[in-house]
Amino acid sequence: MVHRGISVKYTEIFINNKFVNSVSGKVFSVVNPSTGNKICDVQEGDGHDIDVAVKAAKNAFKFGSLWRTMDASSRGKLMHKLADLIVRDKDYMAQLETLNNGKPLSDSYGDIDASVDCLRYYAGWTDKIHGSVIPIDGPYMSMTRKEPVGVVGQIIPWNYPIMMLAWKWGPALAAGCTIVLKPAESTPLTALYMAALTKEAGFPDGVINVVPGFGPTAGASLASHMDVNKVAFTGSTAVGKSIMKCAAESNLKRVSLELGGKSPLVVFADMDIDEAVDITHNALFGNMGQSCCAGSRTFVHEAIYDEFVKKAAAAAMARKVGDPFADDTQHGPLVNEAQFKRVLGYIESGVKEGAKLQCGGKQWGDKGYFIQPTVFSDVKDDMKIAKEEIFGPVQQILKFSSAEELIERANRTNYGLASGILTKNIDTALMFAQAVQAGSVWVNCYDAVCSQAPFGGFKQSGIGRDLGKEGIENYLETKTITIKVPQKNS
Ligand code: TXE
Repeated sequence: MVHRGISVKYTEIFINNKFVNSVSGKVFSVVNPSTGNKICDVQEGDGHDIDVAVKAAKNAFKFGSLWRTMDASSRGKLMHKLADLIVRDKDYMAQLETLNNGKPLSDSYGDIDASVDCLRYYAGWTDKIHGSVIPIDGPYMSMTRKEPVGVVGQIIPWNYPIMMLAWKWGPALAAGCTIVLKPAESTPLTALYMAALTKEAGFPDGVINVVPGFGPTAGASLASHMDVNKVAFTGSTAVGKSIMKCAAESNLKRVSLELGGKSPLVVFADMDIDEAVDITHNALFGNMGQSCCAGSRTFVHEAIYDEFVKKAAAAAMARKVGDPFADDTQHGPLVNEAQFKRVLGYIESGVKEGAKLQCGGKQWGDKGYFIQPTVFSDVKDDMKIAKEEIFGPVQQILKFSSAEELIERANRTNYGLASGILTKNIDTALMFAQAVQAGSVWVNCYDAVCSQAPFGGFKQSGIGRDLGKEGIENYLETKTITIKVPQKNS
């Protein structure tokens, strides 16, 4: 299949290092969001295919398997090999990602670079995961061993298809787990290509399995499966809750969740206004606003509010919208029709509730799922657009007058993923950094996400952390082994 000159090589389910058709024989369409046209059909996995994949992953994890008897450092080498193959095929993968997701090509390249970094970072961890020896009471030597949790189910979203996969595979492989991944139904193509690369890299059969399919069928089966020891999910808070329920009602599998956000990014009057406009603009409009940590509540001090709003609208209007394959495009389509409609619905509600539409607000062009970069001013805390995750190119600018008031308002949300503060006053910055209820606080910057530092949410933005050393903890069990010794010796 060739679409826009890009051939789609893999459209089947990947189990046990083989591409196979779905048990049901069903397929589903994958659509190019820039045009709304079908790219190809992909095999549709459901509970039956999840069963087969979990069996393969369980087999790959069993005592004495190739994977379990492999040196930890060799796991690291395999992960480096996978990273090398991604680098080799980066041009193709970036195009495939842009075709399927709609993000500008330069963004796809950025995501791939970050994914390679992530896999290499975790490759370095493989032989550095260890327990300790503990001086317990009595004639014993007691030690802890960090063991892989086992078969893990991973369910990822469509906003960063390759990068979310790398965030999940990196720590799971470093820990020594085996994987069944379900990519989002809108964006399965690069995950299937990655699956092929894992085979080429030399991962043993069944260590990595990829089952494309829908949430309520394939996804829910994975979350409910009795032989899955842990489920990791990135997506909406509503689905995160259903996954936790599935885990609780099945086998109490371990759960880590990275969910939505409504992150406050606050601008104090002492900040250079152009720099602040630039940071807040990118914090919201990056990836067309489809980012869990988007700075989606822009709080601006009253002293600079009017000027800031004018400049923010000008920046949004200057954003280059268009064909994501064009060199100068900064802003492509949203990922699918459902998101397109949902975001337009939020814009409508903003207007209805009395926020001032400064620019944008409509579809861009006449095909595909493009929405104009949109800015609302005069946004009040209780408006729907200030409370709910929009996940689109819609900036909400709110006014504040004092730091005390700001903290209370910034925290008045069920979410707690990210936050940011722009100020030259270190006391104000530190006060905010300590008081804000969020997993990440960026001071005089935003979105500085890197493999080495943990990322995740307070409150209903999630459980557990991705990235960093903390990311591996999600995939480990601690075993205590205690041995009787003939005589104690301190
Ligand atoms: O997400 P879903 P949707 C938020 C964002 C967006 C909204 C809806 O606000 O507007 O969610 O997007 C799988 N059991 N985020 O509907 O449904 C699904 O197949 C198991 C924030 O696309 O959460 C996909 O693989 N799995 C976010 C994944 O969940 C299920 C990223 C995410 O889809 C399932 C995406 C079920 N019952 C959306 N139902 C972030 N935190 O970055 C769906 N899925």
